[in-house]
Amino acid sequence: MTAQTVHTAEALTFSDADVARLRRDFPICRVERFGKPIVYLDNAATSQKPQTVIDAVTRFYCEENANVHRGVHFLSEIATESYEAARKKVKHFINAPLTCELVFTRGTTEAINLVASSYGRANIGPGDEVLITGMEHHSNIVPWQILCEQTGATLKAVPFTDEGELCMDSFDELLTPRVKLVAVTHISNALGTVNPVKDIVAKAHAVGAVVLLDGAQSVAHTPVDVQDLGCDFYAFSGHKMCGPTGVGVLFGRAALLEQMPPYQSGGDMIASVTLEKTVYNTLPYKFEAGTPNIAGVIGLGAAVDYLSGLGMARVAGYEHELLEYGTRRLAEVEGLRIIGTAREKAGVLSFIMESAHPHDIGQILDAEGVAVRAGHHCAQPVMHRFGVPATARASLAFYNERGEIDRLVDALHKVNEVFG
Ligand code: C6P
Repeated sequence: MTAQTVHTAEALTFSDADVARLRRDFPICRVERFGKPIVYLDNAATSQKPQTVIDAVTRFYCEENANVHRGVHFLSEIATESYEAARKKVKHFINAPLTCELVFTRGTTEAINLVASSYGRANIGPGDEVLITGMEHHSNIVPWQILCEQTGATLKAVPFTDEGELCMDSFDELLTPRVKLVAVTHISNALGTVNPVKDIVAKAHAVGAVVLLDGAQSVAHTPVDVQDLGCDFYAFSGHKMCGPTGVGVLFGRAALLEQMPPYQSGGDMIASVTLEKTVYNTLPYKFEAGTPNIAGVIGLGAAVDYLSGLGMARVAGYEHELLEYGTRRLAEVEGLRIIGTAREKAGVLSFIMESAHPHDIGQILDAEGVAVRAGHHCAQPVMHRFGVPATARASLAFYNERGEIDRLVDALHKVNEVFG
C-alpha cells in the first residue's frame, strides 16, 4: 500500500470564537469599568494571567509550600520537583540545549545585569567595545553604561531609520573586532520593530563577539528558538508572558556560564564553604543565590504550559492580524501619527496626536475604560530620536479582540473632540 501524506495544516491564527473562548481563561477579562469590560491594551508593560497560572501559585502555597534544594522532608521534595519541572518547561519552550542553561532571575532587568556584571567584568576591558542599538529599553542600556564606566570599555549604539528599522549598514561598520559583546532587543517595546536578530548574531559571532538578546517583548508573542537564533544569552520576564511578576529567565550557553564568576553570593550557590574558601555550586545554581521566587517559578511553568497549549505560531499569526487591523483603524483618526512603522513589526502601536499630549490621551482613554501606556516607555533614546517627549502606546496580546481596537478608536475620536 502506498503511504499517503495527509496535510492537516491548521490556520496559524485564532478565530473570533477561539478568542472569545480563551478570554474566559482570564478572570480579569470579566472586570468592568463604567458597566463595560476594561479594554486592556497595556500588554507590553505586563500581561494578564490565566486562571491556571493563578491556580498554580495558589496550589503551591496551599499544598506544597517549603523551601527548595534544602529540606529532606516531603514538602521540600515536592516544592523542589515543581520548581525544577518549571525549568524543564522553559527549556522546551525556547528550545535551549540544556536545562542547566536556564537561570531563574527576577526578570529581564536582572538577567541583563547578571550578564553585564559577571560576564562583562570578567571579559571586557579598556579598548573593548559593547555594541547596543538606539532602540533599547533602559534595562539594556544602563547596565552596559555602568560596565563601560567601570572597565574603560566604550559603548556604541546602532542608529535606526524613521520607520524604526535598524540601519544594518551602520551595524556592519560599527561591528569591528574591538566589539566584545552585542546586546540587542529582539522586539522593541516602544516601536514594535522585530529586529533581524539571527543575522545580527551570525555577524557578531564572525568577529568573535558574544550576543545577548533582550527577549522581554518576544517570548509571549512569537516562537523563540535560542538554538536557531544562535545567541549566547537570552533574557526575558515571566510577567510579560502570562506568568507572575518577580520572576524571569536568563538563558546562557553552558560554556560561557561555566567560566563566569557568580553574580550574587550566599545560600544555594555553593558546593562547600569553609571560612577560608568557597567552592561554587554547579549550573544553574551558581547563579541562584538565596531562596528563589519559588511560587513565581512554578507560576511561570504554568504560563509556559498555557502558551504552549495555544501554540506560539498561532499567537504570532493572530496578533499580526490584529496589528494590521489596528494600524488600519488608527489611520482613520485625524492628526494621529504612528511612531514605528517597520516592515517587521509585533503588536505595538505607539502614536502621537496633534490635538493632545500622550498623557492627556492616556487620561481620556482611561475615562473610556481603555488602558494604554503613555510616556517614554523606559526608552528615552527612542523618544529623542523622534523628537517627542512621549508617545501613547497600545500593545496587543492574543486575548485582545477587534472590538477592543474599535473601542480604542472611538475613544481616540473623543480625544479629538475634547482637545481638537
Ligand atoms: N518594558 C514596557 O512597558 P522587566 O521590568 O525586567 O520585567 O523588563 C524590562 C524590559 C526590558 N526590555 C524590554 C524590551 C522591555 O520592554 C522591558 C519592560 C515594559 O515596555 C516596562 S518599562
